[in-house]
Amino acid sequence: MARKILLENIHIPGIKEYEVYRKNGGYSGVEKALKTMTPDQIVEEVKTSGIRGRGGAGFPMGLKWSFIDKKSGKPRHLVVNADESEPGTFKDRFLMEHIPHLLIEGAIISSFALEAHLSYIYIRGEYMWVFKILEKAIKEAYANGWLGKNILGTGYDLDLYVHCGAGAYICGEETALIESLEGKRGNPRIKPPFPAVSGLWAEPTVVNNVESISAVSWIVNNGGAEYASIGVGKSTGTKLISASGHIKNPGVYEIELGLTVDEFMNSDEYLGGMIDDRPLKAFIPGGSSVPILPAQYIFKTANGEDRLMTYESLADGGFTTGSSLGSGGFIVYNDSACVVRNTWNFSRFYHHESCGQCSPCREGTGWMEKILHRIETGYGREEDIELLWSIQGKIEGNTICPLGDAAAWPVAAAIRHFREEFEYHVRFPEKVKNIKHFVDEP
Ligand code: L3W
Ligand code: SF4
Repeated sequence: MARKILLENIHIPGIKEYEVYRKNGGYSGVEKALKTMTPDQIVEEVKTSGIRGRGGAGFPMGLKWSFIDKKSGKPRHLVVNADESEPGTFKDRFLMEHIPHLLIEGAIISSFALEAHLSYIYIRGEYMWVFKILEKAIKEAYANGWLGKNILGTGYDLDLYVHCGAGAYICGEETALIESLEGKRGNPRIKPPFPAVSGLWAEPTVVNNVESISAVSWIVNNGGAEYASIGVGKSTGTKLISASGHIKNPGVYEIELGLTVDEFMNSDEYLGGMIDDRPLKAFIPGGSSVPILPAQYIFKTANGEDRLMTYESLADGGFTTGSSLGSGGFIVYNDSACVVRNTWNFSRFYHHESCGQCSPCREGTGWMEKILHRIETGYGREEDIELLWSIQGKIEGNTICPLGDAAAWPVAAAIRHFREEFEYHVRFPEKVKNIKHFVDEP
């Protein structure tokens, strides 16, 4: 049976409530951390755990924490990124909705480790009901002495606020999030400087994803080495996967990193195989921003080894035969799915969400959406496929933040692996024109 770290207690009735959470060992991590450990010891444990940021980039969390300059005399901050907006990703919402105190406990320990006294949870605007759950849980944490002045009599003070965004995907990018938290329009900043050096109000700031912070109390209670004993190589611990698409059992799963994709997709413990047993056509393992892979590359790597649910194995083969674990947004397609339509849908999203600061992203996402729209609706031209290829190539690597790449990669992968579908749309326009598109013709 796979080990659970984040969802271990999720089935306990009432675990969302403070009393039940506490009765089941909740906040013991705060007690251990504040009473028996120094901030630097906690940073070391997190480093030892090998945990990598669970928002999408997979940057080593302990290393990020160690970039915080504690000697500058400037106030430091933890900002929890709860702006979960990546299409196909809904695991942070699940955690916050069902076990909110796990995040708050992790945020207290992490703030203590960073020697921060003012921290924030930034949540996306569309999660208003979750915002209210967090507000209530924070109130309970204050009422029970886990937040505020002189926590547990240790002399450590911490204020934690939950701040609601206004529904912009780009505010999940850490520097846009910081701008928004400062009350400005959420435009990404040029990095460096990274937030660890100059973040919220130009002060050292760690921005970590909800899932990453929620693992911290377990790491403190059980030790970084124990966490690192789960997983494979540099992919340690467990990972939440949001599974959707043409599978029998969609939902949020906690897996041990290193599980084979085959077992995850086909065993009854997880996704249970394809719905109606139709053939598997493609999958996206890490949310809409990462490359789509056709069926032949899903279960085996370029070397013919089993494809594993790890950062390394899912990326094996680079852009040709690999993808990325990303945020763990696992989307599965059967043979009824139209790759052109899916790619157009993603392009529409990125065009809408581009902040517009850089020309390649602002203009390029619009061009890609427009071209994909006409191909999808039967008005495409033969040269459109090369034009699309050329536009995505000019966006990639030429923008301030990763949204540009995230818009380009799905288009590149779709053309790379499913070019014949694009050609079919262009060559047989009458066939695709008959499909109900629910949008205006171009
Ligand atoms: C100090 C250095 N800090 C890197 C820090 C940096 C950040 C983290 C990762 O994009 C990806 C994106 C989406 N000194 C540092 C340093 N850092 N070098 O490490 O940084 P980076 O630049 O690798 O990535 P990022 O800008 O955080 C995130 C992909 O994730 N993604 C997005 C998912 C979106 C969600 C959501 O909706 N919440 O999860 C999915 O794949 O495309 O590539 O903290 O400061 N030298
Ligand atoms: Fe804005 Fe796009 Fe540039 Fe990111 S890449 S800063 S979203 S215009």
